[in-house]
Amino acid sequence: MLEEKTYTIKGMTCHHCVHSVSEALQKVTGVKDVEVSLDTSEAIIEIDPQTFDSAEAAQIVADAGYEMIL
Ligand code: 9UX
Repeated sequence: MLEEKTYTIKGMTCHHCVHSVSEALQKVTGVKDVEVSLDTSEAIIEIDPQTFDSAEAAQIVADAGYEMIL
């Protein structure tokens, strides 16, 4: 069963930021779908709870230069 999670992402100010965060999240283990909104500063992701690790996601987002609030 997949689950939908919503996280606030800090530091996005243009659509290139949105693209970077999307690309980063797509690389995270267990992430099946990613939707990032500049308007709401949110990432809505579809994940497999068996393999997804939010700390891993936050680290990969941090490596891309943004902050994912857990
Ligand atoms: Mo846009 Mo985002 O020029 O870090 S890429 S502000």
